[in-house]
Amino acid sequence: MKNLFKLFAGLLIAFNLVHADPLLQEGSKDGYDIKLSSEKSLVVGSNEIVIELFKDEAILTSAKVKIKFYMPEMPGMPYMEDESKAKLIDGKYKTNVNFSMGGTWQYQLKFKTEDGKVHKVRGSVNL
Ligand SMILES: [Cu+2]
Repeated sequence: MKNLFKLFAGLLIAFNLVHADPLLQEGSKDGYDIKLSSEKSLVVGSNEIVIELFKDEAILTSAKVKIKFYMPEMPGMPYMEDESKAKLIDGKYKTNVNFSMGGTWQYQLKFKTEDGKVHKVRGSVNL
């Protein structure tokens, strides 16, 4: 019975890992709406992150977008970061992010609009 329980618990954990939801976060800053998403669930290794910007419900494609993911220093582990510039593809800003380990990663999204202003949004993701 004990072994059966262990097997069941193991299956539950495996199920959660395989079926973790893709990224989807929405917010707004300085009058812009921001959507951060991924088609697949986030994994250790390479991930495509999609950033969409909107102004008054219209899609915004004239900005320059950068995103930095980082994990603070922890005992036995140095500070880690991955920073990239997103490319505009079909109205969406896309970038590949490499997560070197699981856990919580903080991010700082920066987008520069045509008026020269830089807007910053912070958040975090889990994997
Ligand atoms: Cu870490």
